[in-house]
Amino acid sequence: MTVTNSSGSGNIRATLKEIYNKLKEEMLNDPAFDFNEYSRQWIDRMVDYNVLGGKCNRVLSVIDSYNIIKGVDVPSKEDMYLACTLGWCIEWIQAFYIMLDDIMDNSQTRRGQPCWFRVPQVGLIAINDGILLRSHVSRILQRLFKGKPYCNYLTNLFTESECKAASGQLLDLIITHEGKKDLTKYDMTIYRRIVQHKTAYNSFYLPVACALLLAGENLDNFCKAKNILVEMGTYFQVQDDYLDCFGDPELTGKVGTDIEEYKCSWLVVQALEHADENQRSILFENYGKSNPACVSKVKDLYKKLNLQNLFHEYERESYGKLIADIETQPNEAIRNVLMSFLHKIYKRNK
Ligand code: DMA
Ligand code: MG
Ligand code: MG
Ligand code: MG
Repeated sequence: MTVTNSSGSGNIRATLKEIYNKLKEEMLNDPAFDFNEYSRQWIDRMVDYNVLGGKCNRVLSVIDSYNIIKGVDVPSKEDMYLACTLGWCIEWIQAFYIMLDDIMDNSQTRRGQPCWFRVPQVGLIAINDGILLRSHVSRILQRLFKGKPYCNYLTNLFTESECKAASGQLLDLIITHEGKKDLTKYDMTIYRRIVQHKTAYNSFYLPVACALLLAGENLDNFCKAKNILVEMGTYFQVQDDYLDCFGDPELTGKVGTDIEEYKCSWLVVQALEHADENQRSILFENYGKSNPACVSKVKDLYKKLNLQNLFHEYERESYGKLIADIETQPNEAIRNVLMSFLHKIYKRNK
């Protein structure tokens, strides 16, 4: 197994694919699932369709973070295998969240192809597929990390971020009931709570925390870094909300549904803060409707309110604040991990 530590290099991609194939094979042949010929064929296709095809940022982040924290250019084969596997666990879990999120958000496309539940003959079988993906992660953690000194911390970490993500998704979904009664219930306080829970812990804190545990560190010593990662995750979700409306689906791989689905998105919260009475009534009348004419009116209003500029300002400001926070971190390796994370997402368009 040849490995270098630069994300995206040919070698690392090949290693990742190799380990991915191994993890999938283990799932297909795991006696706990006891798949037969039909279900094995289904799982093979389902896992490829849903786990692959993304940016692989989470798995690459675990590896990069681990190498930086350990301070080595070429980690041992065993360490590299564990870091890659943990990274894949996060990708598997992400595939599970996304699969269910697309059903709940009534989405059409993901990663440049139809959402899994939209594929003929899949439909709500996708719910069970999500559960299967999640179950495999528990099996991997059990098999590979049982007996390691950090095993309990690792399983607690996954459980904790799963609780956070599910409670964030719950709030994301039920807050629309309040919004439908009175759109002005959407504000920055509730918005921040939703996104910290549904996105930040899982996509930002989890990969770094995995790397820290693997490197033998105690997570209690990294509370400040955790807060910075949660802030970065919040910024990441604001970008996601912005791209939902103003992004290029060719690049993001998904067509936005936030306006149609009445989402408490960063854009609608900003629109409410900046609109005059007349503009507010346009928003009240047209937000949350699937009629394309209504969606266009909302988008036109966003443009009139200059939300694109406001977003770019927010982006610059967040970047500045995050850099300043990162610089206060006493540990150089952690500073480097956080910087590397930030530079992966700053001004992203996909
Ligand atoms: C969802 O936020 C977050 C999770 C946990 C998948 P979202 O619905 O805005 O995400 P997306 O735009 O990718 O559907
Ligand atoms: Mg969604
Ligand atoms: Mg969602
Ligand atoms: Mg989104």
